[in-house]
Amino acid sequence: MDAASFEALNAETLGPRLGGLEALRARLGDDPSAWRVREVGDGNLNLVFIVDGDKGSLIVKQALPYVRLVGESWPLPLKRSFFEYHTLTRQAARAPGQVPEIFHFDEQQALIVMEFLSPHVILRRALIDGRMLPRIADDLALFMARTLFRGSDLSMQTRERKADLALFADNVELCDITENLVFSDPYFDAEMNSHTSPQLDGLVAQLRADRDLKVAAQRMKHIFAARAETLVHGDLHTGSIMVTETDTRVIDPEFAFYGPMAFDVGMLFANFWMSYFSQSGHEQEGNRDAMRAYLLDVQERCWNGFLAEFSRLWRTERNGILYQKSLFEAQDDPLGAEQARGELLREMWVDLLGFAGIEIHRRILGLAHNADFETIEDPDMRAQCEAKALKFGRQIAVNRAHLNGMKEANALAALIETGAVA
Ligand code: SR1
Ligand code: MG
Repeated sequence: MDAASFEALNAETLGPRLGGLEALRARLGDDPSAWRVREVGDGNLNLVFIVDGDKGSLIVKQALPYVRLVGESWPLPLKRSFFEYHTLTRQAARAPGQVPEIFHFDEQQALIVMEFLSPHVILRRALIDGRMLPRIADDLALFMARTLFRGSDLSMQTRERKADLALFADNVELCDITENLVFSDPYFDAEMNSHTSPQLDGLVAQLRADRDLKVAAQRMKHIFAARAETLVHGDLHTGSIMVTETDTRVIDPEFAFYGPMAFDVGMLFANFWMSYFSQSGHEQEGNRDAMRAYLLDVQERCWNGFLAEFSRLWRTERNGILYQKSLFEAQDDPLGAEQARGELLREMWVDLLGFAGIEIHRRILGLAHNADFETIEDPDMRAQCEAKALKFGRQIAVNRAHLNGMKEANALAALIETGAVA
């Protein structure tokens, strides 16, 4: 990519610069001077524009050569847009209808033109507002099972699989962000860390002195860095999901790479649990007991739905390089295949708890915090919610091999939330 020719868009230049593209004219109208452009990006990394025309609307997303959250002092390659585009095309094939449609990609300008999802809202915002979306558990279970299974050696042929592994291996800088920001920075006094202080100072010192926790975090980092099992989304939190009552779409896979199957699932569940622990901070808008019950139910349904769809794919689409049917079903040994499936899913459960615990910690102690907690204005109340989440994160990361299923993990969350377990 020729970085020298890159030029960031703005609301004034977007029409003149992209007005010649048929992909845009067909959906917005032929007169770019009539397009209305709004910059709406509030994420950590990129520019996002909504473009409205007479015929319709669309989204233009452009990467910047630095981390928007921090500024130009932290350069970040434009090629993340390339990885986002290629991940979206694969996810569209593997989980049809669950990602936005892509209309145009410009590698030089690191921009993707895609479907404007409306009346969708960001899932995190909806959960903060106390909305109980009926479809998210089932839809996200399908998305994760399908993308993780179909992007792996369980499904892919060796040539295509290794070509993709090589392609995505170059998403180095984004992996490096996760390796540091998620797995290491929360556990020492890293420069860009912040937490609710002084309220959490004591607990933070305790966590940083917790040998078992640091060993667990580094074990999870080891698995993240070394276990290239499937094409993961890489940043699957509730801010990367757009929802209505009837539709769920996953966006923003710029952190995609070949990593462990449990990573996306653990990150998503961590964000549901953080939403759970943050609810009492939003209670001035009304009692949140039903919302808390809903969030635990989402976890259970989502994990059960994941197990069911993954198992279905295992039985019907296991045509890749691993656990060949020739060894099992074809030799009248379907039980062997079931045994292997059970082992793999049990290992995934243990790993996802590890990833979830660490993700919770980094969102409270690291650089990139969550609106779930950040929008709680009273720092004492915020710290109370965060402390419960931190303690839960510690328990599930360190004791991940001893929690037998989602009911037990949710029961632990409920005990910590009510104060029955300190
Ligand atoms: C510097 S980037 C910080 C965070 O924003 C992204 O959404 C990822 O979650 C990343 O860790
Ligand atoms: Mg993102």
